[in-house]
Amino acid sequence: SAPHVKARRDKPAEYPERFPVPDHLVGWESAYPAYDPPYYVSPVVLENDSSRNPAGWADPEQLSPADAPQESLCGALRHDERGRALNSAGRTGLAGRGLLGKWGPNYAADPIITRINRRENRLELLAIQRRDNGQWAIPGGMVDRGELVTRTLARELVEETGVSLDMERARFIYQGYVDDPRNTDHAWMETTAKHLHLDPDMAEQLEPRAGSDARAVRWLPLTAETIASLYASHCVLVKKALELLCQGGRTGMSEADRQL
Ligand code: RP5
Ligand code: MG
Ligand code: MG
Repeated sequence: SAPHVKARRDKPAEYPERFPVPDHLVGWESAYPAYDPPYYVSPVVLENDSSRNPAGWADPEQLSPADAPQESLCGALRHDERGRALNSAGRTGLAGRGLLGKWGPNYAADPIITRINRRENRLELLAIQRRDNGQWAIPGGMVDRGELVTRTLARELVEETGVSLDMERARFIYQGYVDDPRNTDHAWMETTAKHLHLDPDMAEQLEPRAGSDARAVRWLPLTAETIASLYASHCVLVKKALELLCQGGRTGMSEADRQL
């Protein structure tokens, strides 16, 4: 499949149009002399420039090459002629940071929570509807400075869904690049995803309530269609979690759920 499709063909409304990047010119190693992406940094990011606003969550707009990240979860990074770290998945058609605060990798955590709904006899994902674009998603969020990822997983889960769970015992699913519509050549999302499959009776007791950047929360039935329409790379993350769940021979999954 084509490399980072959302980071090249999708974007938040406030971004300018992305410069076209055909599949064969995504990699930085492929010469693309005509490549001239527009530069964009959201006003929200500039307002949170930590060199001007002590409470700001964003890097300074002027970052010295000495402070540029050298590596990410994806390994060693390339840099452009101005010393800025380059997107580990390749060109996106947009320069600058867009809506992302950090130059280089922006770290997130994704808590994947599933259950079997016994009444409807189906597999469900605890999903939120994002305020920014209305898409259904895993209730993930950004890792705070100095925060442990297990803590981020539990914190974002409770902030966005009201559900409090011990994420220490969750199963590791994925760590690395995320194909997010906000990604640019100089700033992109990388995540750590972990999965908890809840006991049906325990899950029944929970009372999810939308908060923070969630407009709504629900137990989303997992079908080929709902999985494919999830935000960013969440489709890949959920599929990987279901694969491992199947392999583990966990009880309660119907034949249809195993086919997903
Ligand atoms: C996605 O953005 C990650 O997979 C994570 O779910 C999310 C984090 O960003 P916010 O929810 O904080 O906007 O790329
Ligand atoms: Mg959040
Ligand atoms: Mg979030």
